Amino acid sequence: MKKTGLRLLALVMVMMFVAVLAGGCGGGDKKPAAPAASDFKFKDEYKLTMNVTPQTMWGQGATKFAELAKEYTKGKVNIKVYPNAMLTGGDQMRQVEMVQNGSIDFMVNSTINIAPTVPEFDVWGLPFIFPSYKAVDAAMASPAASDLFKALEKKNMIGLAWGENGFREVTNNKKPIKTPDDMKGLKMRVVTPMYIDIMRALGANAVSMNWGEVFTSLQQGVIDGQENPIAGIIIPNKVYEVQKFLTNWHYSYDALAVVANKKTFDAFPPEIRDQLKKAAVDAMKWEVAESRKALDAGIKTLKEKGVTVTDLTPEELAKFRELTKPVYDKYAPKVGAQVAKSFEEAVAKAK
Ligand code: X2X
Repeated sequence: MKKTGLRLLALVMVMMFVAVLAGGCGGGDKKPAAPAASDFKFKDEYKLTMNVTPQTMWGQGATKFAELAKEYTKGKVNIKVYPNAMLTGGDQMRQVEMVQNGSIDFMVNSTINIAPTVPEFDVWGLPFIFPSYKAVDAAMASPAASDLFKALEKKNMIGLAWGENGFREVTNNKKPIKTPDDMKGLKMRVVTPMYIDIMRALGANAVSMNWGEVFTSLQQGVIDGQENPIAGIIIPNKVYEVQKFLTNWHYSYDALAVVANKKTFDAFPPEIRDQLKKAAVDAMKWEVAESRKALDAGIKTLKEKGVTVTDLTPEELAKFRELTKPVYDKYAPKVGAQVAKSFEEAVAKAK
């Protein structure tokens, strides 16, 4: 009995000793001097989704964003870029949904893919709203563009910066497109309802299809044509290998947005949020400049690869504008009359 009592006492003493030690260590963690970011539990990896390959302009922009995010946060925020909509099995629309619900942390995405969730985003692509890059830049820098990020916030996402996919030019395998008549009966791949309406207004047959299937479908003749920016997509993805004709019609501008899930982003310490915002702005500034620089070389490459490149006179363009005007008028109220008006004003000022 005596022995048992002693053992019990020894055990209790050991336990007390351990408890004191543990308490001491724990107390060390609570030092108030530590800056907020060092208390914050960062994930090992933050996921970023995009619809395209790393070689595209936005692919390069997304990589740049990840690099700068790491640099500016001193290695605390490690963003991994997942290309080709691989996180959503190639479904380009579902990427937004997953950033919205927080299964994916970030995206660099075309406004076309965001518009089905945030209708205001279709304002970028309204047919012929932008006559020039100068007009695009004015809109991008305007309060109207910031208002679009407010609309994004209502859907649990934070917009960090605007980038550029570019003016979307039309390509096909049948004939040079000079007039809307040339489009009659062409099977054209597009993405969203606004573009289906535009193609129909021009007399083409519109087919909606994920980007991941377009190259093979063009190759196999399932579709005759598609539309995408030259420097942003057509050159880096070698669309010229499966298309014979391109028309520079600048009918629709496609902006990119760097977007974060709101809950993930708001949880970061304030200085980390600032660093990530700066990383996005700097990366996209670089990306837009590269996209513009690559355009002339892109057109040269197309010609070298045997693509017939058609430029349109203002009179020829006017016919396309006239036929797509009803689509503009249908979508302006959908993006919000005030949103469309603010963009139109920014464009008018830039002229
Ligand atoms: O699907 C397209 O055409 C692309 C790559 O431009 C977009 O993601 C909108």
